[in-house]
Amino acid sequence: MNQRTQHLQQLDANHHLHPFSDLKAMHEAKKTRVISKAQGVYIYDNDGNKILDAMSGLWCVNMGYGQQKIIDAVNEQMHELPYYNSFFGTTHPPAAELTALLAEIAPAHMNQVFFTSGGSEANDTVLRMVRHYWSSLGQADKFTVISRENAYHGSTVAAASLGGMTSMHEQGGLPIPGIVHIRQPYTFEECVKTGGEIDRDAFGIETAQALADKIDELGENKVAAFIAEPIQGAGGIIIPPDTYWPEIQRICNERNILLIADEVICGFGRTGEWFGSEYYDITPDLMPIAKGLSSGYLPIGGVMVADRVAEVLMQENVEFNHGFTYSGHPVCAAAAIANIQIMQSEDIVERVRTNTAPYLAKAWQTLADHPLVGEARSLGMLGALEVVEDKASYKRFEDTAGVTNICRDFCFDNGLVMRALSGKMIIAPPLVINEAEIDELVEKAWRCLDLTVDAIYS
Ligand code: PXG
Repeated sequence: MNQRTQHLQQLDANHHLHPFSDLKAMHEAKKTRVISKAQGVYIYDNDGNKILDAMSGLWCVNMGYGQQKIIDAVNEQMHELPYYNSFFGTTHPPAAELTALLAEIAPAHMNQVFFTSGGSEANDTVLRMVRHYWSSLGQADKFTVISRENAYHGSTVAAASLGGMTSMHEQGGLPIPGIVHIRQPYTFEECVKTGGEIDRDAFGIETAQALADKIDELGENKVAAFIAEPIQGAGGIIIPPDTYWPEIQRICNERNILLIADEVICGFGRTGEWFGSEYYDITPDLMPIAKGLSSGYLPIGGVMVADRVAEVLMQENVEFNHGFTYSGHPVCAAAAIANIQIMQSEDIVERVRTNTAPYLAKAWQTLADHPLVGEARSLGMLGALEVVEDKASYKRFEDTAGVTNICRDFCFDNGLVMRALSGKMIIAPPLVINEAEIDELVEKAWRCLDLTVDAIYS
């Protein structure tokens, strides 16, 4: 390891409070990995090691690193207008143009967007917007938002409350009032509980029915909306049974509550459609977006709003008292425009649907033969391995998070970024990954699972 790396690690240990980290351990270990540059689907650490980034940074660098058109667009916009706001009756070319571009690629019934700096702010916006919507219609009692256990919607107070992570709720007295959680359609977890295979379609209907039950319990006139990711990302790539989403849509329609599809991970081509909602053929009223919107080159998010909601927000004399200094930031918007234009000109969504995702699915499925893997599932450019002690009985390891952390460290040391998520190994590779790189990913994953077996049984 070179001296500069050690110096950076020392600085980091002294001063940097990292997100979602054991701060004491990091402070003492002084071993943060220093990532210094990146190109295509590879990142390079400060000692020159080349690592295949199968997580697209943090589920965001969809178009891969080093996209010159995004870099140029950002550079030009910096010279032209580095900042101006979109409050008090002003706009600027990148914000105006990006709204039109988003209206073009979003489902036909969504033609308006509210900008934020990321996904958490988008979900804060969503919470205030749905309550404001119902109150503008004279139904202020429609206030409660139903979400799901183990959902991830961000880290601000509202977003973490909408999320269903108990470890986050425990810190800071969350959730805030008016947010409740129902069970998730996590089929493998159900197999673990029952110790065998289940009827997955029936399970999809059963878990969707939990929404109807909760609305009926609270009273339809008290419920504003249901929020969910089309496929849960940070919860562990939880791909619902095919029966789930049609039933959820039916329940929302029948009981007159808004449907919010959190597209922060599923949006911008990840499922082989522009949005995960299109993959599942659902019609959301609101779609929080971020991450792949700019491929993570600059922080930008937003909320896509359906026409029927926008009409109410645009009523006479109704002001939505909400906004951020960086809502529609010109340089971030310029990055997003360039990113979407590259996606369009390279026909990337179609390529994912017809080529890359099917190739990944086939290669990923070979990992199901590994003794440590209880299930290898994927959809679009999202994949998960369920790590088990015994495949036949769906038995997880006692220290399931410990085992996957070992595997994650082997991956990093052997040139592959995979995410460990208590008992699961996760990938969300850049959409631009090619077949040879997918082969490399899967070979390395197999090797690191082998190394994990050696480590835990030695
Ligand atoms: N919604 C979803 C579905 C997300 O995945 C957010 C909202 C919040 O976005 P911002 O931009 O505020 O971070 C996310 C973010 C992980 C991990 O550990 C996942 C996310 C963020 C940080 C870590 O997998 N997703």
